[in-house]
Amino acid sequence: MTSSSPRASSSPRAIDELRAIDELRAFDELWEQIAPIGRESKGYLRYALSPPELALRDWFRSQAALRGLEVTDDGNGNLFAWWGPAWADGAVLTGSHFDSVPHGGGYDGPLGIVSAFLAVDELRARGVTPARTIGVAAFVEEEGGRFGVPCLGSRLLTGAVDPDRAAGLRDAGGTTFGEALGARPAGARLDLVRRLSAVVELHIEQGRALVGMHAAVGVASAIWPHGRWRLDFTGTGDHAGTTLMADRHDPMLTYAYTVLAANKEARLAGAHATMARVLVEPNATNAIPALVRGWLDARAADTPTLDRLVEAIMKRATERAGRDGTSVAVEAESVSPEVAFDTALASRLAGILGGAPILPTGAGHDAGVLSAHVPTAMLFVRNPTGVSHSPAEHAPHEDCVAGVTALADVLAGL
Ligand code: HGY
Ligand code: MN
Ligand code: MN
Repeated sequence: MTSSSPRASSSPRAIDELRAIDELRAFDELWEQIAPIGRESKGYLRYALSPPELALRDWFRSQAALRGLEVTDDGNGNLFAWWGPAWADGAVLTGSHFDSVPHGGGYDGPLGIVSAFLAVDELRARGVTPARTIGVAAFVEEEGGRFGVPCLGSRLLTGAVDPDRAAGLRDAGGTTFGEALGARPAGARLDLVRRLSAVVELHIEQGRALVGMHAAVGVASAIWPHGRWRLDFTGTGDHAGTTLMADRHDPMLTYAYTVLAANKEARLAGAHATMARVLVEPNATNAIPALVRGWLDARAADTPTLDRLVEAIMKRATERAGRDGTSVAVEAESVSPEVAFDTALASRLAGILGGAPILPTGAGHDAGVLSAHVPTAMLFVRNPTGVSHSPAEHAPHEDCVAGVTALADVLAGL
């Protein structure tokens, strides 16, 4: 092709189309580097600090190095890549998490990190030299899928979880977080967090409101208060074949009743309750259980509704235990208060994005933890099915590119 031959056409529309193709190619290329990591026959298995997540951390370091970004670690398992001096006064932090729920989707978390690196590239392509340091975070154990406490990294960084409690948390195999981390967590560094001028986490939408709003990107207004409670149902272990039905104290019965009661109470309260995880001892086909351990995930639009919901479920469980001759004990493993994101920041970002919709979410995020200390916002990328925490989780890459552009616009604006 001679050098003088014009491109197909130099009309602004053609140039925009070419740019869109380039951006899509850049996204797909980066996405394909991490997509295979931790992918199983059913979804992703990216437990915090497990081999796949450690591989993603190495990828994070190599992407940072490629861009000349300094990488720091806060001693709690959280990684940060800095464009500008680390933790500089007024820095803006973006990013998200790598870890997934067991057999979850590939976008929840990693999309925010991939988009952050691409937003840095986009700003550089635009010739932007930020007045403030921009940081890209990879927070550890956001899902709580391995050690049981969600947002463990951001909670350690902000002092919301005690480092000794965190160090002692055990995974299903008995490994503690401290052992996996290779050190006692450093704990709170609010001196660093308070230097931040803003936090913006981009995340795949976990719901399908944006579909109905015909918007590829939305801005978060709030996170519902939510939590996870462990219910221990204790009964009398016995022989399945020889114990008369009238003589049984079977905790599985009390547990099963509680699952149904939780569902009913949530519907009545217009809230959400899920009992999706259970451990049975001895978990033998022919032995009435001695113990059934079940977890309740409950969420509601406001705290009084959530409190009433959990109370109602516990009341029903305790009453049923009385009838079954079993007992039930509850422990709150993690409770996240309602998050109302900074309204000025949310409307400012929606303005920068040309009037993007502002909407709440029922999903917890590290941004929710940081919002107690720094003006914080979230960007949601449209999820056509709304499905998340499942292998079916997916966002069209055209919308993901819209998310990158939105994040770049927002970072430039900040
Ligand atoms: O469970 C949640 O709300 C979040 O996805 N970790
Ligand atoms: Mn999640
Ligand atoms: Mn997430």
